Amino acid sequence: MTDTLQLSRARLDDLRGHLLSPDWREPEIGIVHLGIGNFHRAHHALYTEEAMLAQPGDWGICGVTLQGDVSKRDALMAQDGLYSVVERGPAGVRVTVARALREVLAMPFDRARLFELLADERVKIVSLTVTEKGYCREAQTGDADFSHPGVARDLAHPNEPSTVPGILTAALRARRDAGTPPFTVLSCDNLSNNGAALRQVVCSYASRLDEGLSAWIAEQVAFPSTMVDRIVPATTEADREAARAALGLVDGVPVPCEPFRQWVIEDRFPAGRPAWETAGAQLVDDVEPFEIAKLRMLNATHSTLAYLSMLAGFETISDAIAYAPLRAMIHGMMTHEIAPTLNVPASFDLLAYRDALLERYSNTALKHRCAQIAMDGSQKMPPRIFSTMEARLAAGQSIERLALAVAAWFVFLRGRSDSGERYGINDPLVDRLTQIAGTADTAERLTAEMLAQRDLFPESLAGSDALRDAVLRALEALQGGTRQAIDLYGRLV
Ligand code: CS2
Repeated sequence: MTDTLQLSRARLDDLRGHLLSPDWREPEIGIVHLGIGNFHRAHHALYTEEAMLAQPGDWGICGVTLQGDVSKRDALMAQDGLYSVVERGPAGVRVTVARALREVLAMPFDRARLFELLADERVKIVSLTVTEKGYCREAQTGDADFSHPGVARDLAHPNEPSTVPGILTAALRARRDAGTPPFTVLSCDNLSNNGAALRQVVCSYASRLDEGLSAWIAEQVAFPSTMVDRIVPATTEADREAARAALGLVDGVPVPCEPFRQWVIEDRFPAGRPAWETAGAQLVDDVEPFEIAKLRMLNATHSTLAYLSMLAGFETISDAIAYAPLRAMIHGMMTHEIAPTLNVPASFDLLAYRDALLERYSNTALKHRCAQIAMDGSQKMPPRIFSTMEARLAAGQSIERLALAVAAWFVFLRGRSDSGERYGINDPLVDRLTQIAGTADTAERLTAEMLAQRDLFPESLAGSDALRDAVLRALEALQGGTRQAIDLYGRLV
């Protein structure tokens, strides 16, 4: 009968084999995390729990869903914030019950409680995993996107915000007005220079409301940058079964992940922070080299694998990388086109990093679906692929494999695989991009119209003949079938 009982804090004593440590003092909330998705729960929340075990402190987390996902809030709160992390690797499955999450809120329903916490001096960090589009950032200027409907609404009703810049600005304004020291804002998304990027979005938004406030934020609020890494797919029934088998309890919201994890954090926390270094996080002065290396090596090849796979019919990253020509193509892309653009400390071995990534992609125990990674290409392609292209073109270097990734994304936007299977496209620019991909009747037209999208391609790329020609060659190769194109590009030297 026990396996019909639900995970809850009252049952923690029976779960000792699945806890990081039996010692535990329930912490007060010290961190509000915006974007309580799977990634945060398998990464930041675990590091924070381990840090509290090593050095007790009130760093309990209040997680917030910004999409009004009441069912997620209710499922987590029904388990008192507990959930299992189901680590899947070559050595098997390990289930750990995570305890740092103390409260879950769903915006806009829980706005009053959210702002009560954000005003509370005991909340010292507001962290975010809201995905690239959650930043409401205008691509060319880096300011808040004032044409974004949510941003416009928040500017008109600044006390009832729903966007990231709107929420952070309102909360910081309340702190300033009350004379309460500000919290540190910690971006944990895959954007280059994520701390500085968020700071500019918030300050530009705030300046539309109150110049003085914007200046106060710029001066008083720390926005450290971070590089976060762990492959965390969406939850499946198999994860719920794994949790139930291990715990003998029902967990409605477990999180699957790979064994690997990494967190590099710029050490700038005027209001204090958990002792994350005790959990293996690297606290450094400059995160940028790590961030750029991760975006260009990992995330870029993830997106490349995702678009080629959606066309060729590989469902997961491990299926895709098991196809030898595709592995060779990705290996060549990292070795010859990406790694040479990176400027990393001497201790950072890029080729070992490449090999470790290929190993992680080969994890067949983790069903990381290509369709999940293929989402939001308009937000992901610029920092992942286009920035490398810019660096290579500026140095007069070739971009053949990078161009194949771009061409595969263009063809992907037609919504149909090589075998004719249709799939949905999830992207904030879906209407505009699928319209172009669906109506451009030649490779030349498709390339010209896509390159003309100034919010995607900067002038340095849009005006490059070398880029246009490389994309056209890749489109031509794809026309003969995606697998043949992969075979061809896998043989490039
Ligand atoms: C992936 C990332 O979905 C995606 O776009 O590339 O979520 C990736 O798995 C993580 O950044 C790994 O740390």
